[in-house]
Amino acid sequence: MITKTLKLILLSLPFFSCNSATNKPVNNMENKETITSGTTDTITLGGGCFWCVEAVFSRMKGVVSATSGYSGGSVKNPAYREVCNGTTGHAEVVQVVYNRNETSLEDILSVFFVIHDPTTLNRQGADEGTQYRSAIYYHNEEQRKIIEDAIGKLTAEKVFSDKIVTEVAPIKNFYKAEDYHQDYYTQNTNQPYCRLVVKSKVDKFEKLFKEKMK
Ligand code: MHO
Repeated sequence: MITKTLKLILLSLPFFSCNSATNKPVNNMENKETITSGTTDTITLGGGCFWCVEAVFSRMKGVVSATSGYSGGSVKNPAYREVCNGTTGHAEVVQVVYNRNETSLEDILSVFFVIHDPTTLNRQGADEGTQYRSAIYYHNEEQRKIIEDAIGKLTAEKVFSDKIVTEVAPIKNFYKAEDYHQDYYTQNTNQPYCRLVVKSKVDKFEKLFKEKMK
């Protein structure tokens, strides 16, 4: 049985530090394109480590794809190593393509605001740095309104005791992360960070949003 204290100590350890990351070729595709067909739309979400956010949204009904990447900074074609040093201005994000006939941005946001903490500036749990900031990069004006309404409602209803600090901005870039970051949780379920951090978010999603699961 793992004790609470031991869990906290483990959580504070860098399981996958920048320096230990293998040096894979960087995907150099800049893709901020909104994938809109008649029924699909795209939203880009930063909620801390992208392994967590991707693991949740890839399991959500109506989500066509969830791609881990970097967004919101100024460095072109960043590598994970650079982003996790906090020097690129990018956040770890997940680009979510969704089918509007099967889900909605409102639904996606209701999950997003439960599986991460939007009140901790540049931090999610033990992960600290601007790359872990809470952020929503929208792809059209209609989305901006929906996001502002959702944040307004959470604030009015005092769902969080602290102020919501989520950055809300138009999408300016999206760089797909290295292949080994895609589908990371499913591929590495037994890795310590996955077992302790990612799993608890997936479990929370499964528990609270059963009807929204694929
Ligand atoms: N603290 C975690 C975060 C991983 S995530 C892809 C680690 O360093 O492994 O940022």
